[in-house]
Amino acid sequence: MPIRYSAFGYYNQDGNGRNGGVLRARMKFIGPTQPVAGSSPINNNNSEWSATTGIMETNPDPLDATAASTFSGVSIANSGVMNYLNKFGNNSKRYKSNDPVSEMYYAALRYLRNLGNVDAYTNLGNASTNEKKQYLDGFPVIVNWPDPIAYSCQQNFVLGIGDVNTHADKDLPAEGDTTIDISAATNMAGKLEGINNLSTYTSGRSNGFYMVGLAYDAHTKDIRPDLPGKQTVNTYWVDVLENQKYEAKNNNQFYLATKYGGFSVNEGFNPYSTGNSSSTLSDSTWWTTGDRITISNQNDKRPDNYFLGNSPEQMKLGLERAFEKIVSEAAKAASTTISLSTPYQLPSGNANYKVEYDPNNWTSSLEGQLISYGSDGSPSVTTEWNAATLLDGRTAANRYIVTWNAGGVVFTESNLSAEQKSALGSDLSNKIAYLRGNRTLENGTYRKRSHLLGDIVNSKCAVGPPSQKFWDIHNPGYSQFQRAQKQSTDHRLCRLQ
Ligand SMILES: [Ca+2]
Ligand SMILES: [Ca+2]
Ligand SMILES: [Ca+2]
Repeated sequence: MPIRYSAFGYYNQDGNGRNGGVLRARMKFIGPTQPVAGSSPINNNNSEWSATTGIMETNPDPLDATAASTFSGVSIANSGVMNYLNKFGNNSKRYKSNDPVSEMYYAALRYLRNLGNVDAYTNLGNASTNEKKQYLDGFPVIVNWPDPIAYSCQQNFVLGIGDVNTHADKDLPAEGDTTIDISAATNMAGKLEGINNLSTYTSGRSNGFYMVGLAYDAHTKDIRPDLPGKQTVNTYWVDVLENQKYEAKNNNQFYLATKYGGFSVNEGFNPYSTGNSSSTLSDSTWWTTGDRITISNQNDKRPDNYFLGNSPEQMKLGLERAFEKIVSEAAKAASTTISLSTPYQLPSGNANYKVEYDPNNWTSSLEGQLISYGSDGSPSVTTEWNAATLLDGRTAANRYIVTWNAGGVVFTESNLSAEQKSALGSDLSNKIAYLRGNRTLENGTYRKRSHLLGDIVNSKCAVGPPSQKFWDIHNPGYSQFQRAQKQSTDHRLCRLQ
């Protein structure tokens, strides 16, 4: 699963004097190669580890390190997403106190919204060289943000790690930002939880629950009106349970942010409907595991996107589970950008069907297989046929392709109406020949195909007799075809639907 990552953190600056968070590593692929739409992967010049030794790089993004050196006047020799997560605090030999978490989360959402960095979050003003060294902590601060959304269909996730004892994080939104009414958003999320006036909540230290509203709004509303379609954000959090204490849900901004920034949004859901109430969201939209949080004498349902990280083992487990869920969500939504293998095995018998889709050349493979199991349960598979190979074996002249022109007709130029010909446009003969599978026309005006079978993206393999409720009056012969197929004992038939 090709996923790009970026990292936000704080300036390593104590106290409540600094609002916001800072971009430490820009959105990027982190492995040795990176995918390219419609072609083979290429080398990633900003890989965070060596493809040959596996050793991690200390400065995989040297341009960002250099730019930060110029910006700050102190030398920056480290960079990278993983390197930052591994070593923040190391250079300064200390961690920052007082964490304004809602403000950092807001900065991360600004990045996805392509609103740009907030100068006050990064401005170094009159800081001394030693202070600058501490703030930057040996890593870049990136002040010029290129758009992190490469495709309008891109899935966006925020995964945070932190403790709930946060500080002074209500200086929001940044000046000039009119894209969100944070109080209204936070109060609406509170209303869904049955809490009044959540925007005025604090658990001390001048903190608040604004990140709950921010997460809710970014999850349910289009964050990018400038891009086609709806872009939203799913929020995940690992709560490190400071002092081994779990704050119950109504006092836990991470619990609420992951619940309202991660539930499944049903078609037609209106995020700001005045009729929304604590019964609007069913449990099944945010709590599918049955897990409960029983630490600190609590018994809360664990939102699917909220994880506990109160020990190194728990932290590892929480992160693994978070990434598993992120990958599955990205895969579900990204079937147009990645290769998915979709096996379908019959509940009885030994037939198996496999549909694969290769976005590198927009072709598919559809295989009928026989599967058997050894005494130890290990499967062995024999491919009986592959539709892509069978189709490649046909010539353009002996393909079965039909269309409609006052009745079903073979798809040839002479059978088309004037209107159909006009719709197909110029170079008609060659275009039809190419569509019928003529390979000699590839590499010129027309795209080269690895196979003639096109990409099967939104269809699934279905096995069994035809089940559509077609009437013979409109589809003459269908009922006879259906009866014949029902009587067939050959279940090695598969259709796409
Ligand atoms: Ca603040
Ligand atoms: Ca804290
Ligand atoms: Ca949009």
